[in-house]
Amino acid sequence: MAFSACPKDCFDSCSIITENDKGLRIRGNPMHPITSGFLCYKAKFFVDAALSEKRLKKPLLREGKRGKFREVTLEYALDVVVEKIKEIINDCGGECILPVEYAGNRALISYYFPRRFFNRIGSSVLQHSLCDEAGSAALRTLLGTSVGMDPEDLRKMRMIVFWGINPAWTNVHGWRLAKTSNAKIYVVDPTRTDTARGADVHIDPRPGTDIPLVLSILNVLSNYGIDAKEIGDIVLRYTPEYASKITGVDASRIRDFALDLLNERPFAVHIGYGFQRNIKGGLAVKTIAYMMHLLGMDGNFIYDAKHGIDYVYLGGTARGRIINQVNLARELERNDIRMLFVYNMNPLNSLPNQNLLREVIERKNIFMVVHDLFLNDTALFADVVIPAASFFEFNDLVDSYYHDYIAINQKVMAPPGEAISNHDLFVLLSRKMGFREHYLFEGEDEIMDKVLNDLNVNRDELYRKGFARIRRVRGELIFNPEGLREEIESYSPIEREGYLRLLSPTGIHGVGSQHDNIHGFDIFAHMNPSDALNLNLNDGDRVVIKNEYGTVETFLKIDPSVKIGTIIIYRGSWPSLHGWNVNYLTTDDVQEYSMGAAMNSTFVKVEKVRDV
Ligand SMILES: Nc1nc2c(c(=O)[nH]1)N[C@H]1C(S)=C(S)[C@@H](COP(=O)(O)OP(=O)(O)OC[C@H]3O[C@@H](n4cnc5c(=O)[nH]c(N)nc54)[C@H](O)[C@@H]3O)O[C@H]1N2
Ligand SMILES: Nc1nc2c(c(=O)[nH]1)N[C@H]1C(S)=C(S)[C@@H](COP(=O)(O)OP(=O)(O)OC[C@H]3O[C@@H](n4cnc5c(=O)[nH]c(N)nc54)[C@H](O)[C@@H]3O)O[C@H]1N2
Ligand code: SF4
Ligand SMILES: [Mo]
Repeated sequence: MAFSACPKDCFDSCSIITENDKGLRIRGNPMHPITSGFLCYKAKFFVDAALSEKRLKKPLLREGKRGKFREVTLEYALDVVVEKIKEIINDCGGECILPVEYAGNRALISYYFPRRFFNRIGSSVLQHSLCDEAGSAALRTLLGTSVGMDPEDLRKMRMIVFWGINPAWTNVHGWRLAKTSNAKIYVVDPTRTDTARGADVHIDPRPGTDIPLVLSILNVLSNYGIDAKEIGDIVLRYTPEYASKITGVDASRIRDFALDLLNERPFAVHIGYGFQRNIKGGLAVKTIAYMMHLLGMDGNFIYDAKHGIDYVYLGGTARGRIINQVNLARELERNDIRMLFVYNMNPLNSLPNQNLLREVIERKNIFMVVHDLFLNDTALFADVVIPAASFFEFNDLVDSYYHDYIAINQKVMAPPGEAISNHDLFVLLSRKMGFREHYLFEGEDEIMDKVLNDLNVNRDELYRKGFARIRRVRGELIFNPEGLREEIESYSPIEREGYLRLLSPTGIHGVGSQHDNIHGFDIFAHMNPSDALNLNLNDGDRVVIKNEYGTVETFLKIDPSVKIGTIIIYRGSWPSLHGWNVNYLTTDDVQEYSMGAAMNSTFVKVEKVRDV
């Protein structure tokens, strides 16, 4: 028996008990206070994926057109990569190389160690703006931190609000914490998700109207001595009746919500990542936090978590030019980038405006190195593909951006063929580059020791239980409403005549794009029956969906849980399997905060495909 730790980009960071005597088997660690002995739906496929015949085992070298390869040895593939890196550094400098990476594996060594290499060569640096960064930045401006409460304290709350998040699918152990508490549960989400169905109250504003919703709550609260003095005159205008016209939420329901927020204290708000992927999404997060401050609940939000981990030690200090992640295609158009080195990410799936991204990489003939477990869309575009190890095949530590436990991940099997972990790959690359600095060759054990020492973790306990509690680092909350008034005045709801708003939330089946190739994702376009009636569409119809970014074809699913005026296509499905995914339609416009993502502010037209 060994302990694994789930390194997927997920709130829960589960501790897993793994056996590999009679075949690989996993189960949730029953001792872990968050994991609580069960894993999520998508974990069912971790073993299938790791043992899959589809795993990459040999490096591939492009031959002719993108997508055509021949197998080569690891030795040879790395020689090609190193030669190219040296050539680019000579011709135009390290900043012409861009690591394109994210949280495909967010275990500490796998995530941070490769940065030591890229910092050594002085590469450009990717600004992570794709997921939650706009909301984080917005919280930091208002409160000085985006680190919120310990989710285990949810049990002490009288009320819990899930605002623009679907934990029944995306944070299953958080959902369990809420459901096993005595708290009244509110959900604010345009979609009638499984979370909304399981809540006591579901408030369903139109997407992008959370700001007027909060302003009307403050309007109600102003009659009960809650004084939003920074924006008093604005709040006066937002009566529940007025806000109801913008949000689509009945005035009486707004009043009831406001009174519950007043009377059911202490309450907590889990502020979602999904809903802030909107134009003004960061500001919406800030407005919610402002309301919480006025009600004396400042610290009771859940957003990020931080612990005493020395990230500079783990990854080094980046000094290169910053390239934004969300609108990567536009960044590549205006900057001289000659190599994309992709690991822990599937950008030719997960980034918006795929048509432009693929076109720019092709037009500028950008050299692509891709380190992944599978031949996904990004790998199919590569010049060199290097097979990656699964988390059963290396040692690492996994922290959490949600709770306060670190978990140990123990190697239980060898990687197939020449597959290699992130750590080992960058050690080999450093050696081939002729580098000598010790930090580029530091072993996994040495790194883990240093991290555990910093965190004061008792090794015996960690190896006995698979995890250890660590201290949350938050610092003082410093309230600073400067600029809030001007920002709120700049808000207006966005609509497009004749279009539906496209939401691309997280599905239940996979994590990001993992593992559509193993068991298949939902690729339907989900539409409310009343919109379908207006557009003369029936369940199962083949539909064409289009806007200025692209055109896709798929089948329609009539789905009453979808808000009128919106359409849902889940993110993550593989274009190479289906010919398209939602990011062929999504906007790469960015928000003011951190140039953050705004995919949920995409508008599309939907029509039936006519038989010819
Ligand atoms: N339309 C739309 N698009 C979205 C979103 C949305 O809401 N709407 N959400 C966005 C969000 S929140 C996120 S976080 C991103 C996620 O997007 P990505 O960060 O691209 O995540 P994944 O698609 O899971 O891709 C991770 C890749 O890492 C690989 N991988 C796993 N482990 C390892 C390893 O140890 N080493 C290496 N080298 N590779 C490994 C996996 O096989 C996989 O191909 O998607 C974003 N895209
Ligand atoms: N199963 C599974 N779990 C995951 C992941 C996964 O890929 N699969 N990925 C992880 C990652 S990377 C992330 S970022 C999280 C994301 O976790 P969530 O935040 O739960 O993600 P989403 O499903 O994108 O968005 C949640 C909800 O936001 C709503 N929404 C959209 N626009 C608005 C709006 O304007 N206002 C309001 N109030 N709501 C709105 C949508 O209807 C949707 O139901 O999940 C993590 N957990
Ligand atoms: S994806 Fe999330 S809930 Fe599922 S096993 Fe991993 S950490 Fe746990
Ligand atoms: Mo994310």
